[in-house]
Amino acid sequence: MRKIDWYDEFVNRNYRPKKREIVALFRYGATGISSKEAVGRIASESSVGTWTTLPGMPVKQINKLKAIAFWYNKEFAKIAYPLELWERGSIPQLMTGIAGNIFGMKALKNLRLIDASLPREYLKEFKGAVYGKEAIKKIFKKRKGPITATVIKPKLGYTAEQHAKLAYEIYLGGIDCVKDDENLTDLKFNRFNKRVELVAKARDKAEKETKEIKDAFINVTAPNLKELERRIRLVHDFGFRYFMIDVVISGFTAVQTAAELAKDYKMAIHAHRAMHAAFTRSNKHGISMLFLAKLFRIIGVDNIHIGTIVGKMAGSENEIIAMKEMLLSKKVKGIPKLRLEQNFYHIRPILPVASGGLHPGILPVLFDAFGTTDIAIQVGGGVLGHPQGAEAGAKAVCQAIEAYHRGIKLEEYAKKHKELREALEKWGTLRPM
Ligand code: CAP
Ligand code: MG
Repeated sequence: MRKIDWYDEFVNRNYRPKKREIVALFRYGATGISSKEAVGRIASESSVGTWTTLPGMPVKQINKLKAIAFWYNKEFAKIAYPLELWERGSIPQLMTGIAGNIFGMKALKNLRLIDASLPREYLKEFKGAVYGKEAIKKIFKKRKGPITATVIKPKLGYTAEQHAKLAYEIYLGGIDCVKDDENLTDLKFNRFNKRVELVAKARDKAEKETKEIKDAFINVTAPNLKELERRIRLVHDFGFRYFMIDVVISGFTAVQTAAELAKDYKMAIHAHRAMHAAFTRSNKHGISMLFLAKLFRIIGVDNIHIGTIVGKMAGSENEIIAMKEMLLSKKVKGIPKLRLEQNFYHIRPILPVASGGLHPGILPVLFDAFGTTDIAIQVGGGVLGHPQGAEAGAKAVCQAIEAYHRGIKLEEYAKKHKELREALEKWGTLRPM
């Protein structure tokens, strides 16, 4: 019978990837076809192949660009990709290959891109973050973390004036940064320009009174790149050192554009990851948050949300810890089925952000898992929901951090710190779902 397809030409268990190749780790499921055919299809469709043989093809020339599945079992596969397949400096184009059509192949029941190790030659086109984890020292002049942030809650609804007034109270309570929520951009009741101007005034006033450095994660997520650039420039012109962008919603092209601008303006990027769970949550299909976080580190964000283990958002403990370690390290070892070895060379370590359902009562268990030095925490409802209001809520978070740093139990510390006591009376050690 005439050979119709050539998937088996993309499989070679004896192949050893070259140092300068990209290696991707996939988890897959297939029924009715062999593992060899399944991994051959993945390698083919994510590099140069298609469903049928192509008689007119210049074989030697194309063979140089074939991806090769060189290791696999019935559930996991490693595929090596020649560097020539990839446009230098373009994450969008990388993802069209290793995270494109292959997710939709009928022959596969499920497919998950777990990680990809990127060689030095590929990484050299990326500059990484302006500050990364050094922001703790270089922006906030703090010897060690955590950087504290509070997102104004409810998510939407306040006018720019009310937003800025709450920002001022939160700053006075000792929090380093106020944060826009992921869906607060430029709305009729809270105009972007007005919010930037008024939060800058609140920041300046609070800095004068507290003698502390204050900043904000103002959300520059925009409908187009021109407006994105205008918003970043405005945040810069009002003296902020950070801006925030919804990185998954905005997409790789927008985040690479924002990263270029951050370099020009010497600014730090706070990466919110809203929408990631649409495809990171399943451990059988989609893309791991670990690999997404690696990509955004390489592109150049300074902080990125990775989950809390203890809070309201889903996320497996071992993946969150593996992600935190990857973000903070110059080089990481592989962890079977979870993470590939990666040397980041010149790409700075960046700050993991723990956020989502946090309040003073569960900060100690968070810090036990994350440590407090190289981390940013975001506490929204856990500040604005304090019985005595925003400033008291901010104080309660700061008191919980002080207690942890001094090795004192919260209940003990709360005896002499009423804001913490009131937070514990309301929430105790509740772990919000
Ligand atoms: C947290 C938050 C953040 C989540 C995002 C929210 O508010 O502002 O967007 O942390 O999830 O809208 O839920 P709370 P993740 O502090 O009031 O929970 O950090 O997992 O990306
Ligand atoms: Mg939010």
